Amino acid sequence: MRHLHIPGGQRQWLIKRLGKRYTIYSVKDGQPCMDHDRSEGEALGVQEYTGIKMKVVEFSQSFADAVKAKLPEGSNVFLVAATLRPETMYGQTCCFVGPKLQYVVVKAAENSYYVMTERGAKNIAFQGQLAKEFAIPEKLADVQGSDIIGSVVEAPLSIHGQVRVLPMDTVLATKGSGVVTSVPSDSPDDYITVQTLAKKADFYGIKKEWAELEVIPIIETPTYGNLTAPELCKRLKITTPKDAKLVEAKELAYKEGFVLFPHLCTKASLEG
Ligand code: ZZB
Repeated sequence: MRHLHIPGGQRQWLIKRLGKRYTIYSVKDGQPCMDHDRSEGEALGVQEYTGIKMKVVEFSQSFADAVKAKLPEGSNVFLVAATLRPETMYGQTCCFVGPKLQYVVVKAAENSYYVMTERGAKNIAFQGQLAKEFAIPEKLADVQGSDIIGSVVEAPLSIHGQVRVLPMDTVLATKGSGVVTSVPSDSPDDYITVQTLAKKADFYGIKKEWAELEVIPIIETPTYGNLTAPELCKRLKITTPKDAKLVEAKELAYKEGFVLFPHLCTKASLEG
């Protein structure tokens, strides 16, 4: 264990926390599953995400029809987005779900329910994040991504405060929670998706203005200025969310905004 120079009380707390650590776990065997024990997925490690609880403040009609009768009156429902860039949360402009993906509603605590993919819910259940710990979560409702679109959620710490749920065709069912919070200033995928949604709003069945929230500059980098993602899409001539150059754009954005300059203050935090 690393030695941490932290005042007494806090140090004890940290040591307690370090007592449990993440590992690949076999639900079937009820114990950690080491590399050589796996029938597939050898050499895979743990990827830690930060979960962003986005409280639903306005349900689309189809979302309300799918879940409301199945939950107690007055329940709080959260879409839980998985992010690797929690420091960019000031710039959230919408929340993406995969329109063709299936989501479940699971109980997190008294009066509190999470919406995410069944796979994501299973993963957090075994990290003690749901009402029933260390057990396959019981789903209280199923809902298709397309039914959630148009709902309004709170985006914690964001300048915009509340944002719409919008469709993103490239959301993977096999990653995180299947819910993605959109930061178009720093994620090229998010930037090109919101641009496309605004251009083809009718085709996507949304209102144009839902995808037109101001892109907030939050991280200044020497190479790309304070709007890294729009600048990278421009330089690499990326015009659609299916462009293969998005892989390179994401890599460059990570390198510049996260690896090289993680210490840069955000505009929002500077302004208090
Ligand atoms: C907000 C954010 C702001 C993100 C940013 C990235 C960036 P990676 O590196 O490929 O693993 N994400 C999360 N879940 C999914 C999913 N199921 N399908 C598609 N995308 C998903 O990518 C991790 C990032 O992919 C996550 O972090 C999330 O978007 C998205 F400024 O959250 B991120 C240069 C990236 N910048």
